[in-house]
This record gives sequence, C-alpha cells and structure tokens, in this order.
Amino acid sequence: MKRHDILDARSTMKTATTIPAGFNEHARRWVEECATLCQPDSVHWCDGSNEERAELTRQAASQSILIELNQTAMPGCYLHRSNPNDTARTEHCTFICTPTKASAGPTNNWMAPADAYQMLRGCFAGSMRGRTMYVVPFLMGHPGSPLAKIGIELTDSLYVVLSMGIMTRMGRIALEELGDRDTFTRCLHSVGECDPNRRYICHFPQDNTIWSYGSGYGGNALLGKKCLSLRIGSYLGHEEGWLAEHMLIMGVTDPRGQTTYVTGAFPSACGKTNLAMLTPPPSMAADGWKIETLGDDIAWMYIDGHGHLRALNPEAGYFGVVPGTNRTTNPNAIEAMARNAIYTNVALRPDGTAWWEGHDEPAPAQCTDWTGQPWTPNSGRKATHPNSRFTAPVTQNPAISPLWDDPSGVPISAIIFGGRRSKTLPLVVEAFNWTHGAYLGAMMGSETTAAASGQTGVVRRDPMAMLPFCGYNMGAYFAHWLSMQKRLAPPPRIFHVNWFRTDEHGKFLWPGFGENLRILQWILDRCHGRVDAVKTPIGWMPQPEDINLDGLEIDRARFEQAQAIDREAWRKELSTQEELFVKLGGDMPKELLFERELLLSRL
Ligand code: GTP
Ligand code: SPV
Ligand code: MN
Repeated sequence: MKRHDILDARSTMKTATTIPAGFNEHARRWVEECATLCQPDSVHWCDGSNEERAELTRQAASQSILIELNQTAMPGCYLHRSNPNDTARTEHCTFICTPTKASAGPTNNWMAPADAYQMLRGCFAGSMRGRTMYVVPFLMGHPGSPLAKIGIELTDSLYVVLSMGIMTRMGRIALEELGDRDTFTRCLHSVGECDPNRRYICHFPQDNTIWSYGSGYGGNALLGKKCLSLRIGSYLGHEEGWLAEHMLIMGVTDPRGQTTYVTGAFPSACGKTNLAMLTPPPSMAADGWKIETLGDDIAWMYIDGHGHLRALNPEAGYFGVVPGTNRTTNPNAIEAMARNAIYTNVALRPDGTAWWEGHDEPAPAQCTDWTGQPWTPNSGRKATHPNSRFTAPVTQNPAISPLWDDPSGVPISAIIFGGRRSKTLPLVVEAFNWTHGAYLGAMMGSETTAAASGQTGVVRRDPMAMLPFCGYNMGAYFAHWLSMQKRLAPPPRIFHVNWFRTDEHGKFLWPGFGENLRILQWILDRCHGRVDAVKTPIGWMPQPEDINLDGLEIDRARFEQAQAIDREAWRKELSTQEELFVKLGGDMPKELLFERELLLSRL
C-alpha cells in the first residue's frame, strides 16, 4: 500500500467520524502522520470523561491487561502485571537528542536527532498493527497557568492510557487549554515487542518531542511524568529562568498555626512520597503539628514578583513505591490507594485483595506472585517486585493541601536534599549559604535502588536527585542553580538529611518516617530564626538539645552517632566526588570547585 492508501484505509476513514470536537488541525495532522507510520487497526481519541474511563477499564479487564481486585475491599482497584523484563526505568536506553552532544552533557546518553528519528521510525513502522492507537491529550500543571504544559501522547497501551488518566489532567481540559495552537509536546509511545534490546526513550527538546519505544513501565511510558515534566521541563527551565526538579512539596504547620512550605529532593525510592505524606508522631500531633502534601515527585519552581521561590506540582496522581507501605509507615498513602488505584506488580491473595512485603497483614499462606506464579512464604523469593507501584489520584490523600490546585504554587522557605547513605552523611546539616547548599546538592550520593534497572545498593553520585532526569548539560544545570540566587530575596535555606545511616550492626540509627518531623521542626526553627546551630566543617548542625526527642525510643548517644562527623570518611567522600568533577570537566562551575576546596581545608 502506498502512504496515501494507508492513510485512507487505516486511519482517516475509520476514525474521521469518531474524532471528538476539540482536537485542532495541528493535532489531527500529527496523529495522521503517526498513524501512517505505526499503522494501528483503529484510533481512539480520548476525551477524559468518566464514561470513557469505565469503558476502557472494562476493555482492559477483558484483555487481561488489568485484573479486577476484590471490589468490596478495594473498590475501583485493579492489578497490572508487567512483562518481567520491564519493571523499572532503563537509564541506559534513555537519550537526550540535541543537535550537539555537548548540550546533552557528559552525564546523559546522546544521539543525533536525525539518527534517533531514523532508527525509531524503523521501530515504530507498523508497530501498532493489530492494536488500537489511543490519542491522549494531557496537561501538566494547572489550567490557566503560564507554566502549564500541554502534551498529546499516542500510545498502544491501555495501561498507559488509564495511568495517564490518573497522573495528569487528561482529556478535554487539555484540549481547551491548547485551543488552536500547535504548542503541544508530541509524545509517541509504543510498547512494540517489549524487547529490552530494542528499547529507546528519546527526548528531542528542540522539537518539543518525545519518542518512547519498547517499554510499558511508568517512567519510560507515562511521558508526561519524567520525560516531559523533568527532562523537557528542566531544559525549558534553563531557557526561561525556572527550575523543574525531582522534588516533593509539603507544608508543615507548627503549634503556632504557621504553615511553612519546603521542597525535598531524594533519589528514586529514597523517601519523597513518605516524607510528603508524613503522619506526625502522637506527641507532636497533640502539640498541634500538622503536615499537608502538595506533591510527592516533581516540583516546578519559579521566582515570583517579590523574589520568592514558589513551587507547584504539575501532576494529578501518585505513582508510588508499594513495598514497605503500611498503616504505620504511611497511613495517608494507604488511604490514597484504598480505592480507584492501579497496582502494578504486587501479589494477589486468594480473596482477590493485594498483598506486598511490608503490608500490615502477615504473608498469606499462599498467593499468586507478581509474575502470576503460585507463591508461599517458603518459595524463597519475594511475592512482589521491589519496584512495585500504586497509581492513585492526589485528591484521595487525606493530607492533600488545599493549595494543591492553586496555579501560583506555594512560597518555599527550605530546600532539603537527601540520599540513602549507610555511612558518613549525618542525619541533618544546614548549608552555610545558597552556593554551599548547591554544592551539597550537586555532590549528593545515594545507594542505588530498584526504581532503575541495574545493580542496587552501590553509592553513585546523583546530583540533586536529577542525574537520570536532567534534560541538558549537568554543568549548565549547576550554573543555572547558582544563578538563581541573585534573583531570590532571600533565597530559601538549604539542608541535607540522611534517614538511612546505620550502626555497626547494619540497623538504621534513626527511626525515620513520621519521626522525621522532629528534623523538620529544627529546619523550620532555623528558617524562622528561632534556634542557634553549631558551626562544623560540613555546615551548621543542631545542638542535640534542640532536637525534640520526646517520646522517642532513641537516646541522645544514638542521635549523636547519627550526627557524627568522621573526618577520615569525609576525606574519602570528597575523593569519590572527584569522578563527577572529572566527568563534567570544564562544564563544572568554578564556584562549586571552590566550595569543595573550602570543605577540604575545613576538614
Ligand atoms: P520515587 O517514587 O521512586 O521517586 O521514590 P520516593 O523518593 O517517593 O520514595 P518513597 O517515599 O516511595 O520511599 C521508598 C522506600 O524508602 C520505601 O521502601 C520506604 O519504606 C523507604 N523509606 C522512606 N522513608 C524512609 C525513612 O524515613 N526511613 C527509612 N528507613 N526508610 C524510608
Ligand atoms: C522514579 O523512579 O523516580 C519514579 C518512578 O518516581 S518513575 O515514574 O518510573 O520514574
Ligand atoms: Mn521519582
């Protein structure tokens, strides 16, 4: 068939009558082009309505893409099982396709745009034969906001469509925002043959385009999330003077009734969702402490007319880690995922409810594991995938902030960086100033987790938790961070925390989760000038008596162990930072080199 015939036979004719109002000419033309390439049997144009969601859910269940969970215990909840080769982000298959390699920088994989398009056209050609192409318009950010971004994702995965319906403002609302402009991110996605050797997640920032092939997993396939809101977003932030960050946003209300907003950058599976939804320990709740969630994964931050840094969450859902989530660690998450949620790669109990390692209830005598195999506690393997996830609307979180839907965002008083470090890094330290804080963030290291494919538990540098998500040269990114200071009056204070330091027996020194509010209390006290600190070589640290340990089963000695500075270990830490400095070479801002020299001399 010639191109013209394919268009007629496969897309235009079959679908012309079903295109709902609202899709403009630019969108229609682009969808046609992509349908010509991918050759789906049919095209479904999403409107984002409840009726559509119900019908697509029904279809997904009938095709076994979703398994209906026990609707009495878990109303509106479904289970999805991934292809076992496709359960996490694949950073080695992720590319920034800019005209020059230098603009992607040494920490990103790079492909020339023409080469990437050519190779991917080969992959996409005919990839949707026998399948439906769904046209998914979506909005990242708030309607009417100047920062909001519109995307249209074309995908052959119903799981992706239904997940995008939770994670983004999807359907008509996005089309209304778009009007007759052609300024939407062109997101093309196909699971293809789901072959790890033919998997590519390619970003074309100059073309406002993302092409993702060969994976159905969250961060690889829900293109509004990491691909648009972080990689394309950070690129735009650099051009336009704002920041797209891998950060949670939360409000902390103290017993005076004052709410202070903070953001926090922690690498994947290192505690953003848990901190953002934190439940105060009973003694602090009784005193009037309260927290509210604005976002758990992505923050867009801009400087307002008064020189204040403001943050907003462009997402509308959570795509959170399941294992370890229970009524003790994170009751708000449990509540958020109790209904209308999609569970990915958890275990299925005989009564049709979900189970996972770290669930409130003990392991069932028997169940079906995440791969669909029979499982018992003696199977010698986990029932759920360590990176199993829930997808749920933000509005179901009981701690949701009333300001989550406010397009102007919230003013940020503190920025918190943190990694998963069993050694060396203290529980909390405050940077001396913005530049020192940027250095602490830039040098952040973390032990790798199951959220990305590859070895877990090895320390790698993950600057500002953005190593996998920065859409341009990391050196230019640091320079952009440093340059923000002159426009900020005053800049937020910057802190580094580590909930994961262990003792000589490998036990966590700090209880974490809700108890982290005790550290937030000190952070707030610092922001409001209510408490002194001790000057140490690595930054300002709390006097032990200034951390509220009331009602906590850890003694001062253990707290001090969590705060200890081992100078020898720090010198080693600095030598391992060298790798990143060498990698970034001349792109590394000299201010950060200078901060490192200063720290060395203080040690
Ligand atoms: P992404 O969604 O991958 O970006 O991750 P995230 O940063 O939102 O991580 P999340 O909050 O889901 O935490 C992931 C893992 O860290 C879970 O297994 C939690 O149980 C564990 N965790 C979170 N907070 C703490 C803490 O304060 N202490 C300890 N020990 N573990 C924690
Ligand atoms: C992460 O890996 O940081 C996540 C999950 O938040 S994903 O959306 O897959 O990137
Ligand atoms: Mn994340």
